Amino acid sequence: MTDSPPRGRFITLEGGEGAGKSTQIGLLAEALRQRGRDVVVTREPGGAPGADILRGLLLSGDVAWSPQAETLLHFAARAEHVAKTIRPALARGAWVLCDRYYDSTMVYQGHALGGDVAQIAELARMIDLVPDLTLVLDVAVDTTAQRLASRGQAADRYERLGAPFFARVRDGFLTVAQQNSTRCVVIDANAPLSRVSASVFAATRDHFTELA
Ligand code: Z5A
Repeated sequence: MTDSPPRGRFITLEGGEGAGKSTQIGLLAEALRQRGRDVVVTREPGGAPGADILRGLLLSGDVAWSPQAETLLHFAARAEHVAKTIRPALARGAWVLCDRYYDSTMVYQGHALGGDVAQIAELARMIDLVPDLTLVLDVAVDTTAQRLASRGQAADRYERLGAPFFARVRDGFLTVAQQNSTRCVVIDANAPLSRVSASVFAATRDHFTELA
């Protein structure tokens, strides 16, 4: 009989546009690698070849998807990502850091765009992989707008929905964090970068006692 390989750790970062998820994931990955961990950084929608094709279809704005089709496309991309990238990495014992996951569908397609949250919760159960820890980066709506403007890139389909949409997204993430308080930690992401990264690492170390 062979021992099953150790299961890694699955950490998701969530929050509105410009909250600093990509920046913080990079810093957390570096901190974990310095502590000898095998780290995989990935993101949604995307993170596997098929899922990246779906990402293009979802973000370009070329198709005005019906709400249900949009939700199902996010979950189709996720199913591919989980099967091809996340589960294999966890099976070999890696720490997987994922920029957005099913909480984003609950917030964007559910809370912010009015989709059926019970159906979304059912699809999340079908995926059958709950994050060990979810860090919700919370920023004020004004900060979101300033950071997106200073980046100077063309807005994607969701970013074009503007401030009232950003406010619904922010409230949605705070609701999800409250409803899943054993795995979610809300981080004040309005603070300067170094302060946010210190909070991100402290929350991670508090959650995984092996890092202490
Ligand atoms: N979406 C969905 O609707 N449903 C789903 O199920 C999923 C996704 C999975 C993906 O876009 C879009 O898909 C997203 C939700 C939707 N909608 N939008 N918009 P994406 O992957 O292209 O982008 P994003 O996830 O929204 O990330 P982002 O806009 O790139 O932001 P971020 O990763 O959170 O932030 P960042 O790139 O690290 O930082 C943004 C800028 O702020 C940058 O210039 C930084 O240098 C600066 N920054 C970051 N932190 C700080 C601090 N603390 N102080 C000052 N400046 C800072």
